[in-house]
Amino acid sequence: MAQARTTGRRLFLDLLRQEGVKVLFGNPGTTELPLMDAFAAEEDIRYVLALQESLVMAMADGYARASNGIAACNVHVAPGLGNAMGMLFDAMKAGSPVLVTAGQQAQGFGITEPNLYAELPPIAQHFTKYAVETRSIRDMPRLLHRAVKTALAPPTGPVFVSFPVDVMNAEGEVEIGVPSRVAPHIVGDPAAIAQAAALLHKAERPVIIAGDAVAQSGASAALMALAEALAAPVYLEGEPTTLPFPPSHPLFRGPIVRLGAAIRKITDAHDLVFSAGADLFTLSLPPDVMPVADGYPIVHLDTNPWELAKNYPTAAAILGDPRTTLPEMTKALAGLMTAADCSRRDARLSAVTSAIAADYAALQSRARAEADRTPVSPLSLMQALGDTLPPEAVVVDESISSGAGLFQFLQNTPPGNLFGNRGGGIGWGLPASIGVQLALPDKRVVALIGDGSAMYSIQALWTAAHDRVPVIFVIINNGAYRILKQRLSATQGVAAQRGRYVGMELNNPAINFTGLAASMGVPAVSVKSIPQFIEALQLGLKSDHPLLIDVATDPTFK
Ligand SMILES: Cc1ncc(C[n+]2csc(CCOP(=O)(O)OP(=O)(O)O)c2C)c(N)n1
Ligand SMILES: [Mg+2]
Repeated sequence: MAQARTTGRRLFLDLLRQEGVKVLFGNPGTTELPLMDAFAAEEDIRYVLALQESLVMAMADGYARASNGIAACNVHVAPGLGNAMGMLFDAMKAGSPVLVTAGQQAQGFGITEPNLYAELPPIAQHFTKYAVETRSIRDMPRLLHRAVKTALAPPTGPVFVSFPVDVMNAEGEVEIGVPSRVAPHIVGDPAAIAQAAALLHKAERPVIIAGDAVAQSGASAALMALAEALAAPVYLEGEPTTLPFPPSHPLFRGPIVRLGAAIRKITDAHDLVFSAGADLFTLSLPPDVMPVADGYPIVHLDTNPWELAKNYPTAAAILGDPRTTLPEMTKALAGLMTAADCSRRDARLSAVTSAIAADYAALQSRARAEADRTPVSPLSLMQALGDTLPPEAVVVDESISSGAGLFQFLQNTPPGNLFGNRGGGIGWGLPASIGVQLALPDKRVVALIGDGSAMYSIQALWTAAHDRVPVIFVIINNGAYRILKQRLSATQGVAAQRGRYVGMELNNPAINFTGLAASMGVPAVSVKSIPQFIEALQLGLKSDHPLLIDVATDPTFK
């Protein structure tokens, strides 16, 4: 491409547009003034203002995950990047391809340590695949193209580029270059696939744990084929961020619980774990019991070599993309199956699917039995949600202690239509749901947010109103950090004896969510029963504006 005279700020926007960026989430300061000036003449890229940098980051994360492509955001120098770090951690754990940019003091001025100054790449590098500062306008195309290429290359993840003011203000004739992409659908090593097939073939009671890498590569259909060929139940990983397998499938088992003993129960009931792009096994607490017995056979497929055999020895570790590798595994397995194997497999299929169906029926009747309770039972709330949502609805999940049953009840929800908090840094759901909705304008996003989590980033409601982003925010209002009360109570210490849970009650005063929503221009209703919730949700789904539904939910935690 011919060299044209340009400015750093113009070049920055031209490069973003060239890389396919349509939205820049941001929160500006003085170091962003050159960029904001360029935005005054920008027609293609939309600037979405979020009122704190952690929100900027979570919105970009949601957008990246839902669009399955690059998302971009901009934060203000060291304090802004500092505010973004918690949500950058979540984005890194989720493998979200986000280009995080920050304004920086002009070089030279920076070394005098002015207001707001600290070196930025060393702050960002812990939670990114690549962190760099541009030093001249001529470097911008190479560094930005490299950053975006790196974010999108498997395993995907966030990257960081700092732009000093003098670089943004510089003028010059610059070759803009062209974007590059690393083709992601890498087929795993044939020898490892053959080894895995032999192990799967030998197993009498295999179990599959499915994770993000399957959803990210669009491999749900391929995983269904393998699960059926094996007659193996499919669990979701312990911190499911996506829906890699349809909940309506007879082999769908729901998420594993992130505790060592609960996982051990599952692995002991089987004789092989096949992890399809799942993490093995992210725990919340140090385990009393290890999740797998010594020498337990594990077959693991993932796009990230770091995850393979990270904590447990793996009998077959396959580095590859699930969409292209799973069919090869299914083929290799089919090649080993005799007629006798097939009839054993068919008998297993009927036993496994009837056990799953019985468990699901029991879960349903438990939820139905609690449906009249006030405050609302969280289990019945999840059931009502699953029953009411149309297939095109997209769920954003930060329901924390209230989400039991959610995945099983999402019977209408196809793979791809769910995004959950990965990493565990809370305050993600409210802003992430706005990013997801902006990436999927033809779908309707319903965000499930704990009341405590909501208060980390409540001002995201303002962006929803300002940018007319029609998310339905369901606030699960139990007036507490209920999960912490559950966990502290389980330790049977002084708090449990005295019934005194310091720092975990959100009362005196109770938080007025409908008032907060109204103050930021988002219509809101309070509901106290399941029928009221269903009515509010249905009305919300029919409208085209954001809505907050504040659900008074059972605070019981024992
Ligand atoms: C950034 C961050 N700060 C604190 C925590 C610790 N933490 C985990 S869950 C939780 C409470 C969540 O409360 P809420 O959203 O109301 O859900 P509930 O426990 O009531 O289900 C807290 C404070 C965290 N995970 N991340
Ligand atoms: Mg709560």
